[in-house]
Amino acid sequence: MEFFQQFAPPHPSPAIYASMVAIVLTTVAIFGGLTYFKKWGYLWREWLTTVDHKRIGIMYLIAALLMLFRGFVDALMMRAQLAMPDNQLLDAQHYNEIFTTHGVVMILFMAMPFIIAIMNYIVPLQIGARDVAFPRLNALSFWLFFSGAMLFNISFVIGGSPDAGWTSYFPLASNEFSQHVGTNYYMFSLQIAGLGTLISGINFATTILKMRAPGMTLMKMPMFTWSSFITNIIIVFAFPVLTVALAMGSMDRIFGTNFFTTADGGMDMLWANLFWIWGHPEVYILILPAFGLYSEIISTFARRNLYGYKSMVASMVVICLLSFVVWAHHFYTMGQGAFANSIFSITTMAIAVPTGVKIFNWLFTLWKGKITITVPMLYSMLFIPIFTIGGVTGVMLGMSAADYQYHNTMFLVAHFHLVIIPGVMFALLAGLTFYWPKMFGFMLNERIGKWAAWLLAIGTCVAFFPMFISGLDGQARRMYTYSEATGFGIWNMISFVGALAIGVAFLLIAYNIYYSTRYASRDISADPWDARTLEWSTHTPVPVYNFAVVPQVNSDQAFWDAKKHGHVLFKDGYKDIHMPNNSGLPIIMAGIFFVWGFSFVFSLWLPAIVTTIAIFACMAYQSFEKDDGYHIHVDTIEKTERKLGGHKQ
Ligand code: HEM
Ligand SMILES: [Cu+2]
Repeated sequence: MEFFQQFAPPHPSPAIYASMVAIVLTTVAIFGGLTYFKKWGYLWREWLTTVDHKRIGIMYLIAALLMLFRGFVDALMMRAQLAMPDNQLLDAQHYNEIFTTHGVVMILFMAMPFIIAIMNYIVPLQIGARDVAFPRLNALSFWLFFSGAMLFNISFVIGGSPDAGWTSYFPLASNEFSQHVGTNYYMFSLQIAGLGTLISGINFATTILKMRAPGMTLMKMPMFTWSSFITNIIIVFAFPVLTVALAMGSMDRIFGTNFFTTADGGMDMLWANLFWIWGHPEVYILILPAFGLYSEIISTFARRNLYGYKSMVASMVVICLLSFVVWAHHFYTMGQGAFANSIFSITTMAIAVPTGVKIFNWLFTLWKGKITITVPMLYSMLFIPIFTIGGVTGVMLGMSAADYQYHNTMFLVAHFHLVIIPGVMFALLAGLTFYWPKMFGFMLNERIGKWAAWLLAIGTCVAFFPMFISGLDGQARRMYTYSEATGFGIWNMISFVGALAIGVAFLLIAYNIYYSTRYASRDISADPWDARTLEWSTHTPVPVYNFAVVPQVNSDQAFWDAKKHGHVLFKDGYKDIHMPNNSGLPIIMAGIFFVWGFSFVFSLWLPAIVTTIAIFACMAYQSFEKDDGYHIHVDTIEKTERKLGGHKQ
């Protein structure tokens, strides 16, 4: 009995018990359903063991949407608690837990996989490749991410959620001040998911460097591919820092080392530095692919080449470099002195310049364009003004002297949501709508989509603008309540209404998916938006091998040139295509990682040792396994192509 006591959540509430029941029932329903309909074999063969970048992309997408739901429920609970002064809906501990899980889930388990989902699906198609460079590693990336996300989420019902903020600052996150296992979950789930991301970074950087179609020089890559390339370079340099910081934090918590404690020579500021040396580049890992998506969408629906291609690329390169030298702006007030603060102020404000260049490039692309307002375009139009407000307030925060006033207030919360929501979430929803027909063979309903986009934009403004005012008035972030005398009540009530509007927008988006799945026409062309890049030149649905014939590229919008200027994309005849085999190893390995993480969270040494050995055994097995893949023969390709309607030019 005593053994099981450690798994009980330390602050049980009806919500936790209800979740336990819901989790058990859902699991039973899923397992029962799969068994009843005899779908296990199909699921295992076609999805769980797949190494196809398109299917992996779709699995990332499903996981991201589930996590968006979880993250949003946390957000709504916070807004409901703060809606009125002296509210009793949540207590301080519960509030601490949900602002922590909200931040972690939204950034690491929603935005990241959403971006990687679109990257997975689109990048190989956009560069005319048959898959990524290392398809099996790609599957491993997904399953590691998924395993980390699941480990993080079970903390809610087993042992207790982390409660030291998504930044997990020491000494608060040390054993002394965070006694239950929540922060252990943070350390190990981020570690596992982070490994997956690092592997993705290497995989995609290699793919983009080595697997482009003939003729696609670096300066002829479409803008989304460029942004993905830079993003993955940032991942490769930033994520190892997180890996190290988490490893040191885990040792502090589990083995009693003193890297970040305040006693015995530990240095709590070391964590803050390491965290943000990863954390600030992470912000650009999220925003750059979003910028790439906006570039594709804006030039498609303005029917013009992207204005200033070279300056777009240059500004991303500059952002990439600068993103590594601004990290200390997250803790100007933590005592590093005026000199260091001045340097970081200057580098921080410098980042606004390349970002501004990009904004002007989009505006110039729109200028004299023949604009059609589709849902993806509407999101892009709504993004520009809201993001600019978020960005300008960022420059305000970047001034270190002034930041003493804004730091840790709701002003900050307003700033980062007004960059991250239009910058990342709108882009992902725009990208989802844009690429939906390629992924699923039908379009999402435009009318419902436009209602949702407007509501989301208005809701975002209503939810976050008031925080500028209450923040400047002194309302602190991460506080579970405030007194009536502060006068913050009205602003927080307005925010709550905005959050509800965002909720309705999400419901509309979910309804749109349902509605369009049921009623939308399946009879669409492979290029329904009249778009410009290679991903639209292959069939819908996309065959496993992506392109029957490797395309020949002449410009950064080869497909547009093929349609309008007679450029020939597909010259050669069919040849046999070499494809990788599916593999069960990635999911098995990720499962072992899950048990590994769980064992460390609770210091269960026997399973921890066994799983550590098992992980190395899997790696050894993979290294010695002989698997040369298989070939798709010309007659099969011919048959598939005929069925899909033959070559399109
Ligand atoms: C969609 C509607 C959203 C609402 C209403 C909302 C609301 C909130 C609130 C009330 C807080 C806590 C303020 C405090 O410190 O007390 C917060 C924090 C945060 N949110 Fe959101 N949020 C939303 C979406 C997002 C999205 C899309 C992301 C990221 C992609 C995000 C990332 C964060 C982060 C990183 C924090 C900081 C957590 C921390 O300080 O530990 N949020 N949000
Ligand atoms: Cu930063």
